[in-house]
Amino acid sequence: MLIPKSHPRAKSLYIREKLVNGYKSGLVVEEGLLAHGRGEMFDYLIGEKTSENALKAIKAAALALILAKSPVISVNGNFVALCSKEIVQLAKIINAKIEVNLFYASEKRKKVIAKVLKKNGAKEILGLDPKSSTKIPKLDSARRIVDKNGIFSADVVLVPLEDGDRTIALEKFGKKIITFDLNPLSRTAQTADITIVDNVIRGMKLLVETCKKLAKKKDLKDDGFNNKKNLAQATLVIKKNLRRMTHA
Ligand code: PTJ
Repeated sequence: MLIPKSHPRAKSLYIREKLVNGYKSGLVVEEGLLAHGRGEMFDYLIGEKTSENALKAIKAAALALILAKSPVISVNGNFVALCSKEIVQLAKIINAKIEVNLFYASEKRKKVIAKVLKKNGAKEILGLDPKSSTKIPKLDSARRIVDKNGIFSADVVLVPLEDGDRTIALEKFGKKIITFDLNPLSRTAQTADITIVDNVIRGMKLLVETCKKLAKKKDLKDDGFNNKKNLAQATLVIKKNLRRMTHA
């Protein structure tokens, strides 16, 4: 579909098109299109732009990823359809492993995802070799299967567009969780250590830039980020926009 640049929602339609193309090329499942629609709705409510609270969370996420001993970027279909280039860039800057971990697991889709990431420069993709797989305790979905050398042994895991059960299980298993979720009320958003309430397509670019800048600095320290407080600010952005839109 040709989207005219002058269309008032051109950016949002362009993102939607990326997802649809991802679906057609076998990266994304039907349910991923639904998840995207949910995201679009929250993106509309936050004003389709990166807010101050998202920038704060991005800085905290960059610090946590740079200071991590074994960071892992967990990828699913939607994330790769929207951010394949940035995933590989981020992994290189912070020296992280990339692991495919799907909710609607399929060997075929895992291979398509790995191929796209390799085309973008990734050297190694975990989550494909059953010989090095193990299980995350207290989790039922296919997402409990992880790589021994990846998510299983990571200290910090970036898990965007995630389902609540897995975030809770990973937290209980002692992992520091960073997520992107446009819905500040979702269980993942509420459970993670650092929630970036922004569209992953905007936020990942900023996370890559922030990591690039901070990685050059010495004596980096945790900045005392408070996720609950930041989520409250994200909810306030939605409230303010609703008030403005409805003249209430
Ligand atoms: O590829 P798979 O099999 O692993 O499946 C991936 C999906 C996304 C289908 C699966 O993880 C899923 O069903 O996710 P949920 O439970 O629908 O959660 C997705 C969350 O991400 C929701 O809270 C959405 O609001 C949010 N979201 C959707 N699109 C974006 C987003 N957050 C940030 N950026 C987006 N572009």
